[in-house]
Amino acid sequence: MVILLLIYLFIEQILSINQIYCMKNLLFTFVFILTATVISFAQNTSKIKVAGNCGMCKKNIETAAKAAGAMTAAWDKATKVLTVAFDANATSTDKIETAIANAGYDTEHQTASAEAYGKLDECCQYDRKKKKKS
Ligand SMILES: [Cu+2]
Repeated sequence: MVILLLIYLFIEQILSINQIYCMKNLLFTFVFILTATVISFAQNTSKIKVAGNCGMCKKNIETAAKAAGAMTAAWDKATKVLTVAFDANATSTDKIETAIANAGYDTEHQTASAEAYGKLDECCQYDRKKKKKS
């Protein structure tokens, strides 16, 4: 109740101020909040090489990336490049690559376990000949 009264007094105070000044103030506050939001959002875009074959791979890779916090994820079957956009405060390329590796796909910096790879559909078991550093 006391808080409600204080809020009421506060609003009355604001309304009693010159209307134009009030509008300017509101506008300034709005712009400030918007700017702060944009800055804290810190959107990053990265391109990561991810192994894969087909449309199902594309779906699996993009789903894994999004589950790891990517806002957008698009894997190109021809170039094998995954383009992700993400909030750097919420996730990282490292986390995204780990999620993709857990889904069975080798990425630029992560290798999927034999178990995860083995769980992939046969059509999705991409060529793994190029052995990576152990
Ligand atoms: Cu596939």
